[in-house]
Amino acid sequence: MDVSKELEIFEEKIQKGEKIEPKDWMPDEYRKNLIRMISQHAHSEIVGMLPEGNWITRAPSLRRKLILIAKVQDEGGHGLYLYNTAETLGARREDMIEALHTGKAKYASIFNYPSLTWADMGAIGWLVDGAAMTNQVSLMRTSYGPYSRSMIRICKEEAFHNRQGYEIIATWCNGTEEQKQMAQDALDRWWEPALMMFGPEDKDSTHSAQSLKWKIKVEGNEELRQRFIAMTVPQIEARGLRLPDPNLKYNPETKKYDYSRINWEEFFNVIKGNGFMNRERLRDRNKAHNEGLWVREAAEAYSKKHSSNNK
Ligand code: FAQ
Repeated sequence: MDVSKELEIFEEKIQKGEKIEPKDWMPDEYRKNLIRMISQHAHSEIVGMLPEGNWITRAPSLRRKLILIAKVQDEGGHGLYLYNTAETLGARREDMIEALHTGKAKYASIFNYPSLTWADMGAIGWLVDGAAMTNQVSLMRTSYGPYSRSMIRICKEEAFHNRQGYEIIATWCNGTEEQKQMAQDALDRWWEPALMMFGPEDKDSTHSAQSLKWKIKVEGNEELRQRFIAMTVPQIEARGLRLPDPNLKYNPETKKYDYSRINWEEFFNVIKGNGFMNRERLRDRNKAHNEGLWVREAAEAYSKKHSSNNK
């Protein structure tokens, strides 16, 4: 079959809302764009373990510690599903990991900000998982079958992460004046980076046009950012916290929230590798990877032995 016919069938399937599966014909650009996005997503989950992992030994109670360990472990699991998902498109795990470790690959900008206090554990669960979930619920409808299915389980776990974060903030808001202040400070520091998670404004989004056409993404960056704001503002108000942006206000005419211009210069600087924590994050990932070499070697030796015994 010639390529134009293949393309027609592929686009028709997408229009009908059918999923594209690994062995189906797909344009190279579709495959390339998906590998880029899914591998960045996988890296984000793995690097995202670091800001919270940093607080496991300092959790204020055994209950909080158990929850935090489970959450960080879930994020590692999400990274693994997503690397597997990218592998179904022909990407090699070693190449993806190498790209992360050498600083060639991107991962979510938010993980280049420091987690300074216990209230940040609340803000990360509430805002970072809340933003991630808003985006990923939408991605459950992506046209690529394995990615869409991996989002279903991931979103269930993100919902738990989101609630445990909100619970930490709610507890702090009902605590001492100092704790309430810490919750406010965490909200103020994480708000803008959380809005950046949805990506640049639509006019500056290099991939949106193609991704929306082929339903790799089903909604635009700004549309999802607005959904997250609309969901989160009432939660801020319910806790008696001050809005983190003096210009954040519902506009009945546009039926959207107005907000202060996001500092896009900072965003682009962070994704270029110049954020506050970029170097430390890559150093920690490389260290963990090198220290885990013996585990990978042992697992490989075991699987070789096992498969030769089965022959
Ligand atoms: N950070 O053309 P667009 C999580 C890059 S999971 C860094 O609009 P696109 C779990 C973008 O790659 C969070 N880079 O890009 C967790 C592109 O660069 P390139 C991660 C960003 O792909 C929670 C350039 O800017 N979620 O947090 C960011 O169409 C708590 C132009 O942008 C996902 O990855 C950013 N925020 O739309 C873990 C979801 N935004 O590749 C622990 C899947 C943009 O040309 C604790 N991804 N860039 O060099 C997506 O939905 C999309 O990739 C977007 C960006 C919406 C993020």
